[in-house]
Amino acid sequence: MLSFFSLTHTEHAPSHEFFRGQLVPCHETPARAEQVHQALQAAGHRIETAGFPDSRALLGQVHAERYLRFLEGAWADWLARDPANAARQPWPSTWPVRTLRSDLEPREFSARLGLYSFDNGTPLSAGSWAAAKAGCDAALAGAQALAGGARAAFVASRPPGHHAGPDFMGGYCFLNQAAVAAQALRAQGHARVAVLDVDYHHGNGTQAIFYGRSDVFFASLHGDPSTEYPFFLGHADEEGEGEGRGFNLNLPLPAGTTAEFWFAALEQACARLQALNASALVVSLGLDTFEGDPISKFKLARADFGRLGARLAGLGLPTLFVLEGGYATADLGLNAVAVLDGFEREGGR
Ligand code: Q9C
Ligand code: ZN
Repeated sequence: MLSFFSLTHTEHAPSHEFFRGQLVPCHETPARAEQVHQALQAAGHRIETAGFPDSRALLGQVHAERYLRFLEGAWADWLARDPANAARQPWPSTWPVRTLRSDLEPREFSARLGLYSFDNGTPLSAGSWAAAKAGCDAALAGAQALAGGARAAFVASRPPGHHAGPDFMGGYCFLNQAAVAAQALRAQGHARVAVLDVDYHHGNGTQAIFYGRSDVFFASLHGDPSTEYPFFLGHADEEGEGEGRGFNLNLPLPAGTTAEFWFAALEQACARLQALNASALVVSLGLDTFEGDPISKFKLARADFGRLGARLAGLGLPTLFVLEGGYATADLGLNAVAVLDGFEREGGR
């Protein structure tokens, strides 16, 4: 399968994150993408690494301009406060929840970082903007490949994107590559695009971006947010609002869910997707549903990823896979390839 891979991902390389109250080495690392790249190559998939179109105009359709301005300038702003910050990671200081005002953008950097974050789990580094933006460019390139007649393509980007909403970062995500891809497919003339999110964690950012819209259907299978990150979105009663009512489907599953129940939920998502007549599919391909994932609690095996690919090929839609989470780094490449090979085996070229 044709894959799009930006080498700029290496510029996003924070060192540590908060995890269960401790600072630990980041789970979301450059090594993840390197594993995927190697596995794609070894399996004979064609990989494009350069010459991507500029996605900046599309970014403004899924993210707020003031958020984009903040993110693009964040590292320079952080250094401007103290050159020694080059060796430090910034953290948000205050989150404007409930009765605090979020319409104001404070001048203080750590306060602005709080304004545009919903967690303290998304460390920023010097090249976060460049890497995330390059991932969006790759997503646009992938969408253009579909427009050019490709049956499917894979965007192997990092950092991931599905927790990034209209004006916030979170969950290791800054810019929402899958949302950019869906928006690009809409601009190509697909009247309705489906985004199917199979990452272990609910794609709260993607849901938020499309919640009021009927032209992009969002469906997600994920760990039940009553115990799993991101906790505050992803519940079964979130069905969309206004025009978007009926175009959001959440299928939360308990920690410990095995393939049998996971694939039953996938069938529900596929049935809705077909009933709504989507003409293109974006798959937020998180691989942290793997039984060996260090931060997640589903029990899918490598063979199940092949089965997933094959099932999605059966939908018969132009399909763009976008890499999201997956932290069992040594297995990540082979798990990604298992999805793509399963898709192609089932006639998805
Ligand atoms: N303090 C994705 O899979 N929880 N993101 C870890 C952080 C956050 C995962 C603890 C997990 C986010 C794209
Ligand atoms: Zn995840």
